Amino acid sequence: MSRIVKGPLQRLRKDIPLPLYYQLKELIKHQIETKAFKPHDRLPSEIELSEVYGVSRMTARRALVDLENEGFVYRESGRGTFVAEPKLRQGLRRLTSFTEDIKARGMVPGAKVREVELVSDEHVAQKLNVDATETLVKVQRVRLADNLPLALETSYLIHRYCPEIEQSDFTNISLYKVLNEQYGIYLGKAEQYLEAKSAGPLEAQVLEIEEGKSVLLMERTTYLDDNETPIEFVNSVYRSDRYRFYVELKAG
Ligand code: 16G
Repeated sequence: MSRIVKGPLQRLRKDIPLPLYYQLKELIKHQIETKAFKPHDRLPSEIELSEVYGVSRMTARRALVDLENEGFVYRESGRGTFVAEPKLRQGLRRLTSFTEDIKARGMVPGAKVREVELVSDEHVAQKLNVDATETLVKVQRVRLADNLPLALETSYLIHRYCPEIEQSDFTNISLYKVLNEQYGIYLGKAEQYLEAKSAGPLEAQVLEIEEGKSVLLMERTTYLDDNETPIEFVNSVYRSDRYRFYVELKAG
């Protein structure tokens, strides 16, 4: 039983609007993906889960049923719920954070935080499919690769999913890691646009380039792993002389 309390999100959070069955499901999924539970291990029963996490049996049952529907576990009547053999879940284009992206290119990621504040913004709210008055957390960082400025990144998150995230210091920690480890948020997909534009005064200043020079603009909307609920909208302006966008495509 002790194994189920290890992992990034150690407890269920009642102060965020993610349903408890969903949080419990994600927590168990993480244990399976990190091999804390191995294929064919028996998972705790509904009763055990409800006691350990202080949730109703209905909630525990819903988490197990969803895990079964997603192919992570299988049930044997009278014996319990067991971890299924892993499926190949290799995505075509992986949804990565800046930190992962830069590390994968053999460089050291970093950030200079310019702004972290609570705002409301009609245009962004529309992209996130929430009311114009919804509180958003704006995190603006100059992203560094090997200590050189690479991008000006402005992220907006829906605050009620990650209350108090504005207190994190994003100089050295990954935003996606905080979402995952502190709020149990797992991302499912992102939609991203990439276009060319010329650097405005702020971009030129922080990226240390001439105003008017061409840069790459990326706009991303990121969704929870229900693939329906937007959680983040990001506007990133990359130096085009230091960054090449890479996509791997597969036939069929
Ligand atoms: C990437 C993402 C951005 C995300 C950030 C998190 C694009 C265009 N943007 O830069 O959406 O907020 O990673 O990075 O790819 P972090 O986890 O390293 O803070």
